[in-house]
Amino acid sequence: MISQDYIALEEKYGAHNYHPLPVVLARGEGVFLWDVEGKRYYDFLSAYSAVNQGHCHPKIIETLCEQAKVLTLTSRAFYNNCLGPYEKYITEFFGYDKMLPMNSGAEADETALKLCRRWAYDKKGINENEAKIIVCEGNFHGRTITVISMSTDPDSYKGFGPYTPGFIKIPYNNLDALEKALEDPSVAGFLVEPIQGEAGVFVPDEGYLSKAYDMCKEKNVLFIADEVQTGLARTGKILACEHENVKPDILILGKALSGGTMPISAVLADDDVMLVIKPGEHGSTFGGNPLASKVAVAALQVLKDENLAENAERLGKIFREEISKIKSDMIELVRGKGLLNAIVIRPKNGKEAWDVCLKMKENGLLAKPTHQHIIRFAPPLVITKEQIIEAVDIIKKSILEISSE
Ligand code: IF1
Repeated sequence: MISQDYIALEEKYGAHNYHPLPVVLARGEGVFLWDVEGKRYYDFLSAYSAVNQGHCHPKIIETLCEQAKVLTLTSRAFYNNCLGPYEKYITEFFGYDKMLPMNSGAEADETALKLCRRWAYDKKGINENEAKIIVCEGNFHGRTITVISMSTDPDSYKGFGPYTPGFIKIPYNNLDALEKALEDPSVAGFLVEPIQGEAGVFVPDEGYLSKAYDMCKEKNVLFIADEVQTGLARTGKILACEHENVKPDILILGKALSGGTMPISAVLADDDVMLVIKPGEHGSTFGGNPLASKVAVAALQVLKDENLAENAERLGKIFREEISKIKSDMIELVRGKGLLNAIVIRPKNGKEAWDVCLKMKENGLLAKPTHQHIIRFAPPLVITKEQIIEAVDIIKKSILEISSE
């Protein structure tokens, strides 16, 4: 079968809930992907930052294969010999008392919302069913009904009502709006992405996160950081909150926590928050399974052993510098932190971001637009300087070719 055959199968037998770039991938290794015809591409999406350690990282895959032969799933009805060691490792890694294991990022966000609401009633003394959580316009936290109830993007929420109440939406990167919202005594938490990935890699002003954190503490409101996409070395620190020395009250992780092998997410908090949920009040079939526990430890070890945060910091700067040198009126601006970057494309002669992505695919690099005019560039963090330079050359070649069509 050739690429078109695989595309036809998905068209006929699969739900049409995505519009993928027309490429059919068959193999991944490090920063590279190969399609069914054997053509090689630089991966500049990393499965939306779920493959920070590179495709099929040997240490992570070896751990996965070894544990898969021994014990994969017990459910939490019983203990197993992998979860406790994982919980100890990850809580010491990030400096929290406890971790609640889940699977998808959306589930982890939902878990954080439940912890926050329960804490509001049991610890802050807010009236039952009246807790409110502040969220930011332009947010992306997943696709469940409660999570899209927080969304301001019609593509995420339209036609899926009725929505979960209890959310106050304020502009991102706006401390005055946060201060005003915090005057409401029934506010229990502030859920924020340190950088808004889906919205187009919006990096807030220097000081936004630290001042927002301080304002929340003044009002006894939980600061909840969704680091599903920005965490795990992506932005040049192990957590994006570290750029401003902020330690969230609730930390949400996902995606690269598994090195891109399987859904693994986690919520971390100290006892005064985490212990408000009692036995039998929350969980999931696969949450904290032995296989995920072993894989997550290996995935975290790789981040540290290979200094991926430092690599992201150093190569992200080079990426933005080199992109800024490209002389093209199709490039409006480049922005980002570490190796989470985006180029805003100015349409020209009817060509826009999607056409640039198709041209880059032809030239051997895969990336995808977020919203109409923004292309996100997020390679695996194991990329080298030489590979960054080669990738920028492909981006430059593609934009200049599109510009002249
Ligand atoms: C899709 C977006 C990115 C996330 C943050 C929670 C989640 C995500 C900050 C939920 C997931 C994914 C979902 C995927 C595409 C991708 C995405 F375009 F949707 F918005 F990365 F920006 N918090 N993001 O980015 O995690 O439940 O997916 O494991 O739904 O198309 P999940």
